[in-house]
Amino acid sequence: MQVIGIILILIIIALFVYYFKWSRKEEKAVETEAGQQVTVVVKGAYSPNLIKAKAGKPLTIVFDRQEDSSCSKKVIFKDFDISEELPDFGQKEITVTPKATGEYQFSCEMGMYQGKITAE
Ligand SMILES: [Cu+2]
Repeated sequence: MQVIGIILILIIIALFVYYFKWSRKEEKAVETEAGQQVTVVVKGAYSPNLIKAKAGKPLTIVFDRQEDSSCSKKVIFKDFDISEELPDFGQKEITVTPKATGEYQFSCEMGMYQGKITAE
């Protein structure tokens, strides 16, 4: 019986890890005077990893990197031809303007961290 209990606990832990690390976290960019803004925490993944924004308005993403993993050192927005380094345990603002409606991806250099902007 004890073994079944331990297995159940492990399954619950695995589900929590899955939920917090890999699930889709969606957030809407907040409108500001300068356009729109959203903060993305970089820690094991991008959170949120789905950003809803308005097309035609500058979107400032504040990357809040809470780690120094070499994997997340760079963030790449291939649609905007942007490749920027993020400071260890620091913040960096990157502004892009999604001119048309559609989806715009961003990722770390190796593509292990993935995020997406949906412009409407
Ligand atoms: Cu990476």
